[in-house]
Amino acid sequence: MKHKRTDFPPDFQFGVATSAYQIEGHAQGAAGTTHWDSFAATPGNVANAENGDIACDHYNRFEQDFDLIRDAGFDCYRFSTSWARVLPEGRGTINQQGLDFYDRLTDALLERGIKPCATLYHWELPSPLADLGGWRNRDIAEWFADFTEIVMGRIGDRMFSVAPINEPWCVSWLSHFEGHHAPGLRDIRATARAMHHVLLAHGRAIETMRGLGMSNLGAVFNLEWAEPADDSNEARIAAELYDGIYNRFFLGGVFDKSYPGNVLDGLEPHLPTNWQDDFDTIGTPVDWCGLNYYTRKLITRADAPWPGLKEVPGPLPKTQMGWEVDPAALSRFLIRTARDHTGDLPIYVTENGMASPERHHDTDRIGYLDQHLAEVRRALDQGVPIKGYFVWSLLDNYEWALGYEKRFGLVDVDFETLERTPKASYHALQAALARD
Ligand code: IFM
Repeated sequence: MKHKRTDFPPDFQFGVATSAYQIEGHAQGAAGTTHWDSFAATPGNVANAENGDIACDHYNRFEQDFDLIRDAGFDCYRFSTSWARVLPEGRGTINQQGLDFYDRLTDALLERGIKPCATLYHWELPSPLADLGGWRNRDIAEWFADFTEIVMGRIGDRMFSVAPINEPWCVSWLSHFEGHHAPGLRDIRATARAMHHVLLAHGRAIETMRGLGMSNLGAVFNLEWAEPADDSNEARIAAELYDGIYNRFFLGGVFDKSYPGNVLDGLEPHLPTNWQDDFDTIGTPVDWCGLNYYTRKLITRADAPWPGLKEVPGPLPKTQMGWEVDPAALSRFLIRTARDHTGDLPIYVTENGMASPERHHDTDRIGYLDQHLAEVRRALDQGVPIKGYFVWSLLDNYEWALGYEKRFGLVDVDFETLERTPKASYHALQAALARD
């Protein structure tokens, strides 16, 4: 790699990220069923009808996986806790095995000198809560606060950082408007409520953790740069609306206690009554902002009901996901987020990486990471207070509706034998992160 640890400030944190359902093996350890299990069991939703029952079997192999993290020289590990593993019914009786697992996992990280960075929710909602309306039900904010108290009451004393919810856009819009993720809805009213409740739940979790005396609490957003597909006014307006829905709605709620006007034009009639009254909870102060960045989209107007948007294929090189590689948009986002929303608050790139079919000599991934680190460096040079960068992901894993084919790992996983083999990108990062 061109970049090295020494190209960044001495306190800059390098990390690697995963999530529970994508690696643990959800069928093990008496976890409850989730809306992902039933979504995946429904024909047509997931490539090859694959699910997270075994995934990478991280549940049994986490010590081996943490040796890989330590040996690569990462400072931090960003993982998530599975709600249904800890509370199989979503509420009520605790599965002690589940809580013990996250306790052992935390200590195993600390023993190796790796900082634990937790996300409380990364998409596997317990089925009994989905039955009650899931993210459409306002009560989810309290259910989530209770789950937060239980998990962080046990491991919160040893976390380096915690964020309540990974990628609120995916939890709400992708899952309730586009139907691509569980619960697979395509309904604007469900979407508006999920978008608001996911932020309310975020705020209640932050309040709960403050009550436990915790610090270094943040919020993690997935951002996608929206570029007008052509020079027309209608493409410009369309791109602004895409940006509003995808990026500014969630950043605006948490950091500005407001939602963008162009998004309210379509969603306001469907938001819950007195939604404005929730902004003090939604906007309860956090200590850092996490940005997950992968790609951009070319956007124009579609002849369709609100929001009336469509994506146009772009000319840039693409990853195995079909996503255009646009590193420059990362520095634009970092600069814009600090300027418009977060000011002096620390920013972390909490996910960045690419899927590649190349299982061993993944030089494409090395190039991708290098190009994006150059943009982090560029934003640092412009004064953006970026404090760390996390690669997605440690292992090839369950890429949700796309199953196991799309490989994001620095470490190859053979899904027949579950054998792990570090790829060229793992070794490149290991050399880049070495301390003299
Ligand atoms: O695999 C996902 C992850 O769960 C959330 N962020 C994006 C990744 C790649 O699609």
